[in-house]
Amino acid sequence: MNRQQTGLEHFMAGLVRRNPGEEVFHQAVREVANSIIPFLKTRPDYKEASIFERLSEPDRVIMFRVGWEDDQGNIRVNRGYRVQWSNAIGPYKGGLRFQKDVTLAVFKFLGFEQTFKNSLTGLPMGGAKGGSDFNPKCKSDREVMRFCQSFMSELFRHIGPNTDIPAGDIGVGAREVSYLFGQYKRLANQFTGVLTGKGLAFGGSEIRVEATGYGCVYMMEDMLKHHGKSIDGKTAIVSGAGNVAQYTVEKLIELGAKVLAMSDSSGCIHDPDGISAEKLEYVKELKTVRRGSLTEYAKEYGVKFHKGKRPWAIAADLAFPCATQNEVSEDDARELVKNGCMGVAEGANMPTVQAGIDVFQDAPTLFAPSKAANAGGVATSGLEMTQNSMRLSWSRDELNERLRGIMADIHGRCVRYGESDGRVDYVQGANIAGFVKVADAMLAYGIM
Ligand code: NDP
Ligand code: 2IT
Repeated sequence: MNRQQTGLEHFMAGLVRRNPGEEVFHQAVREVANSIIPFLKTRPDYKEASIFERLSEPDRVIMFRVGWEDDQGNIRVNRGYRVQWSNAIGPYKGGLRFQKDVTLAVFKFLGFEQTFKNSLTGLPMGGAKGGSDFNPKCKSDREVMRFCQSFMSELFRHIGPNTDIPAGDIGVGAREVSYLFGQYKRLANQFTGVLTGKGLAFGGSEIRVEATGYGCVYMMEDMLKHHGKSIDGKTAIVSGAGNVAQYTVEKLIELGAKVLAMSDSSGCIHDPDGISAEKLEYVKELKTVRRGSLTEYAKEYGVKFHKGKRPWAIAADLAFPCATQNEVSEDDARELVKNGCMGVAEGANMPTVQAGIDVFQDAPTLFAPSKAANAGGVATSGLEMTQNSMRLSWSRDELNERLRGIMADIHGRCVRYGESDGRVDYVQGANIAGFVKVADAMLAYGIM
C-alpha cells in the first residue's frame, strides 16, 4: 500500500468505527474519499483544517415518531428523519423519501451526496435528506394525507425557506408534496417557498417535474458530444418507471433515441420496437394515477416482462439507471460493457456499486456519476426557490434553457477537475468540483 492508500484506509476505518453497520453510508463516503484524499496533497490548507473529516459528519440528525390512523381505525407508527448535512454554502436542501425499510444509514448516504451535488450545480444550496419508513403503496389518498400531516407536524419546526427546504424523492411526488406543503402553511401561518416540487397553482415551477430526467439526458448529450458522438439513432435502456425514469425516456425519444426497456420493483419490460411517446403516456398514467405495475404494460403492448429483473442484460448503446441505489452490480457492469454500451448516466442516487464503477472506468464506456447526472432536479428546485422569493414565475422555455445551461456548466466543471491525458474521469471531476466550493466556505468560517 502506498501512503495515499494508507491514508484512505485509516480515514475509512475511523468512519466505519463511528458509524457501525451503515454500509451504504460507508460506500458513499469511500467513493468521494477516493477522489478527495489524493487531491488534498495539492491543498494542504484544506488538509490542515480537517475539512473532509468535518464534512463526513452531518451538522445535525433529527429523528421523530409519526403516529397516524389508517382507514380501518388502527393506530400506526412510523419513524421520521431529517439529516441536515451541511449549510456551508446555502440553506439545507434535499428530498424526502417514503419507502418501507429505509434506515438512518440511507438518509446519511443521501444527505452526504446531496451536499456535493448541490455545490456542483453552482447554486447556493447546502445538503440534506429525509423521509420515513412509511410505505405509500397500497394506501388510500386519505391515509397518505393523514401521514403527511402528522409527519409535517413535527418536521415544520426544523425547516423554513431560509433554513431547510425539502422536496420529493422515491415515494414522494406531487401528491405528497402538496399535503406536506398544505400542513406547513397551516402550522406556520406563512406562504413561503419552504418545499419545492409544488403544484403550479401554489408556487411550483415549470420543468421541475421533468428536470431530473431531462438533466440526466442533457448530461449524457454533453458527455457524448465532448467525445465526438451524439444521442440520435442510439438505443437505450432505462431502469425505474417513476419520475426520473419517465422524463429520461421522454427526452431520449425527443432526441432520437430508441428506448428498449424500463423497470419497476416487480421486474422489467423489454419492448424491441421501442417505447414511443404514446406508450410513455401510458406508463405515466399507470404509475402516477393508477399506481400499478409494469406487468400491465407488457399485457397492453404484448411485450416480454422479466419478473424481478433489471434491464442490464438487454444490449443497448446507452444505459440510464433511474430507480434506486446499488441496482447495477459488478456483473451487470461487465455485461453492459461486453454488449458495447458506450455511455452510462446515473439518474438515481448511487445506483452503481463501486466495483461496477471501476469496470466502467477501465472500459471505453463513458460514465457520469449521479451527483453530476441527476443534479438537474435539485438545480430546478433552486430555480423554484428563486421564483418564490421574487414572487414571480418564469416560462417553461426560460426554465428549460436555464436547466440546459446548468447541466452544461456541470459537465464543464467535471471536465475541468477530471480531465487528464485526453480522458475525462467524471467521478473525480464531480467529487473535486463539488468539494472545493464547500471547502472554501468552511475555511472562511474558521473552526466549527
Ligand atoms: P419514484 O418513486 O418516482 O420512482 C422510483 C422507481 O424506482 C419506481 O418505478 C420504483 O418501482 C422503482 N424502484 C424503487 N425502489 C426499487 C427497488 N429497490 N428495486 C427496483 N425498483 C425500485 O422516485 P424517483 O423517480 O423520484 O427517484 C428515483 C431515483 O432518482 C432515486 O434514487 C432518487 O433518489 C433519485 N433522484 C430523484 C430526484 C427527483 O427529483 N425525484 C432527483 C435526483 C435523484 P415501483 O414503480 O414498483 O414503485
Ligand atoms: O436526490 C435529489 O437530488 C432529489 N431528490 C431532489 C432534491 C430537491 O431538493 O429537489
